[in-house]
Amino acid sequence: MERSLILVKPDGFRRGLTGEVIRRIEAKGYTLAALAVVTPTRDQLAAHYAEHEGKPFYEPLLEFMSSGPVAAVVIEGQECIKGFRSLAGATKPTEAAPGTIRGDLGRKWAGTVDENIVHGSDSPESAAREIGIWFPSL
Ligand code: RTP
Ligand code: MG
Repeated sequence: MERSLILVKPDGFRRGLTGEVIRRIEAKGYTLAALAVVTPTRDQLAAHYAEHEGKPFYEPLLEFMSSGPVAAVVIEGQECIKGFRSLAGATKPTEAAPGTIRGDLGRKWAGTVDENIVHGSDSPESAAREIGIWFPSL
């Protein structure tokens, strides 16, 4: 069964939206395989966002992601990688469609990096790599 690594980012966690994100995941029919509250280390974030190293938003992204605890969730279900990205909506909250997590709950904020509430793996390879970063024992 396919798995995906979801993060409720510091903005979502701080605003008490973890339950709302999990509600939408469960309502869609996906199963929770692991769940943890984690204060990310710089090393974890550098590994997680290795593909973005050197981009202009890389440092602000790591700073934003270091700003508080996140909820890390492994979900399971048929095509849940693509399915969760549909639930999440477009990367920029102001472009995400209503009905999506980012469209309903995300917002443009003062910093370089949008507060877009969630991360979801973008391929089976990314999912396997990211699950190893956040849940080394899985
Ligand atoms: P994610 O990885 O968080 O699920 O989001 P994504 O696939 O939709 O977006 P990605 O391109 O992987 O970018 C990762 C995160 O970096 C921030 N970002 N800011 N200012 C910008 O142009 C910019 N581009 C990306 C966002 O927080 C995005 O979720
Ligand atoms: Mg991404």
